[in-house]
Amino acid sequence: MSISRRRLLLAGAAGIFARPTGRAGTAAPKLIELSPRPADLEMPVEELIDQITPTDSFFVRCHTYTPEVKLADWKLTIDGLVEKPRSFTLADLKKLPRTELEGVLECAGNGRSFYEPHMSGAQWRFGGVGNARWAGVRLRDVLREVGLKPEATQLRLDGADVPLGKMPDFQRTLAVSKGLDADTLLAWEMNGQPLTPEHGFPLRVVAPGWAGDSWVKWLQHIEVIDHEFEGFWMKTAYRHPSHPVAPGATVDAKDMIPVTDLNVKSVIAAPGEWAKPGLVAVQGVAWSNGSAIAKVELSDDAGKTWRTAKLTGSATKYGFRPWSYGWKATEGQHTLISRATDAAGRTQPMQEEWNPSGYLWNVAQPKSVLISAQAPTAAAASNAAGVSVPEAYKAACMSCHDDHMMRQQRLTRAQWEKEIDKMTGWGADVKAADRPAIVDYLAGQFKP
Ligand SMILES: Nc1nc2c(c(=O)[nH]1)N[C@H]1C(S)=C(S)[C@@H](COP(=O)(O)O)O[C@H]1N2
Ligand SMILES: [Mo]
Repeated sequence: MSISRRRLLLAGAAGIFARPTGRAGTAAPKLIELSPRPADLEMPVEELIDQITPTDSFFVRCHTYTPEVKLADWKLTIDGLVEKPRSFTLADLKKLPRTELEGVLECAGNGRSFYEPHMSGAQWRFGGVGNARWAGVRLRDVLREVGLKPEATQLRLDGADVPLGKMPDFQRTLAVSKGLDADTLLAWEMNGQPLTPEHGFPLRVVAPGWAGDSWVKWLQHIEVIDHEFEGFWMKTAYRHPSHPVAPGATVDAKDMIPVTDLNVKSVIAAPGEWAKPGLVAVQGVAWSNGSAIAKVELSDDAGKTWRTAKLTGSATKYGFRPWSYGWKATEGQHTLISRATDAAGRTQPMQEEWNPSGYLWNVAQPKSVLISAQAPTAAAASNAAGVSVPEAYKAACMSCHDDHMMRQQRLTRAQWEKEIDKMTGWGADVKAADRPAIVDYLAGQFKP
């Protein structure tokens, strides 16, 4: 039994529903807490302006609690279909040639909150993405030390994090071809410093051009196998349709393929919702899947006409490309849209390509900006009437996580029923008698 499972049961038995204590203060003040624990922290959109994202502004995505790995106890074991299975300490890995690269790490779910119809999951807006300088060794140099057998096709990657309840362990497989790519790293450094606990200390996978789910943190075991891995995080999660589907459609499992490459994308970081008339710097960043950004265009008339923005910073294969445009802004409400194109000729779509889990959002997104000499007065904050929170809900749900995760959802009753089924499957203690009250509360408070 894992520690967190035991903690969970003890908490339940004792009737204590406070969150388990652990490493405090994981949230950097600048980040938006989608979920404090497990940590899902988003960078505010206005910070998507610099080429390199400072580590303390960098988004965090954890499926379970951040493990505290002690370097003295840690090693990376590689076994399975290899000639010489062995374990490496960090000092062993540091004897191999050091490699550095700049690369965008983006959660596959970044932008999920914009999809219509909505789906469950962390409701990322813009900031589930960052660009860092990563340093470590090439995964292929490490694999050369153990010698892959000819039948090897997949690398099963496992980190030191332990699942909550009966939730499946977060394990991913990477195709051997991606593992042997010269740009796939095992990194111990982020922006010139050792990895922080949240970002995977002491070692993580860097799979540039691919979505974050392949960038396994706290890496401690690689098993080399010869088949597609059956685990939940490969077979069910992180899959999207191989062809366009209608919004809201149910997609047959056989038509779902794993998420790999990122989409071409740009974001407007500045101005915010209001600016004074005159010359306004419209700024942001753009990125793609390993193809340099070729151009960023800007429209100030909701997409009727486009002007070319200036690419600033420096061109890299996998990093952010900052851009800016000097906009002569006149009084009124305007709709800005930025649209990036990469060197491979891919351009951001104007319409969403819906998929059931809400992955890889990259629509060229309208942003409404008020240009006026006076700042608008803040709209009165809308406050929900004081609905009391059922005790059964606190007991069943909040023994593992805060309710931030529920508060950000906008789901139908049927979708909430499915969420509760999933959670009880993962060990949440929802008593049959309590279930209606929990569903009523969720469906009443957090609806589309
Ligand atoms: N072991 C482990 N690795 C993991 C995760 C996790 O929960 N456990 N989350 C993944 C996901 S979904 C993303 S988007 C990235 C986020 O990396 P970051 O927290 O450093 O930004 O880590 C990936 N690696
Ligand atoms: Mo992710």
